[in-house]
Amino acid sequence: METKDFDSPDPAAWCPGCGNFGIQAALKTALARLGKKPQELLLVSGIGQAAKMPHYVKANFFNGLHGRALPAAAAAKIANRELTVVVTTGDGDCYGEGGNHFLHNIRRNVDMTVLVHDNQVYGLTKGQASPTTEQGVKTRIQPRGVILAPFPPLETALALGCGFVARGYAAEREHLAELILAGIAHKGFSLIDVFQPCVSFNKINTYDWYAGKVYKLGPEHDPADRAAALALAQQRERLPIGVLYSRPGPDYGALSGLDAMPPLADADISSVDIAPLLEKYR
Ligand SMILES: Cc1ncc(C[n+]2csc(CCOP(=O)(O)OP(=O)(O)O)c2C)c(N)n1
Repeated sequence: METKDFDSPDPAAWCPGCGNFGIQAALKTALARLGKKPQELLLVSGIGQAAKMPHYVKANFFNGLHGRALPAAAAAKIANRELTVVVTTGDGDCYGEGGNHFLHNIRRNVDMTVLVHDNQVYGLTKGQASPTTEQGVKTRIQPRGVILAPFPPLETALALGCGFVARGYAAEREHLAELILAGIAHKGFSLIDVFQPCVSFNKINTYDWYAGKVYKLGPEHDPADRAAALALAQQRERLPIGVLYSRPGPDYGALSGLDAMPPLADADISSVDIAPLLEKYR
């Protein structure tokens, strides 16, 4: 497959320079390398600028409610295990409105890859603080600065036992494409938090700001070492990107016994009589 096989006819309605373009390019590169056809892929999102991604990449897609991408993705994967399921979500969508789903879908461990476009701001609604906005940052509705400490997604995922925890950067497209492929290859819930400059509403975490802080993890880091991964996730002065933690384990399909059954999507329901049920709830 080639990246053009995943081109959508719809032009992207993002600001020029938006980090979403880098994530889009990385995602298409990863999908082309994966070698599956658009109809074998499902992109799932909630609401936000990040959540528009499935409109701009050719594949099946489900665009649901704000914060509710993960349960929809889990249900689709459980019903049709043939699908490669990728969630594209924002830091507000995933860690704020969808925070409860984030926690429990890590525990549930359904096989999906979750790309969080972490621009540290609510972009679509024009710049309010999100769960990952740094303390003290002033916005139009937090004029005296954000009071709370930011939500730590990587530490949280590690504490919950997530089997694949990675961080990418929108400007490192090739690196991010390989992270996405590694996330898809991991069987279970794969988290990739992606630093994404928001050129309109985040004037702090700019491309220049990241250039001085981001560095790539090298072979000296052992991704099976959870304590080392936690120490990396806690770094604040320099910001590591790469696979912080990766360890195989049973996913929901194995834990629940569903792997031994035919997928729901293939079930023959032609002989099921639903008339008594309809009568019961009439
Ligand atoms: C339940 C609910 N609450 C609030 C909103 C309004 N809303 C839509 S998008 C959004 C923020 C999106 O921010 P984020 O998920 O970080 O994505 P971004 O736009 O920055 O990519 C909000 C608050 C909504 N649509 N539904």
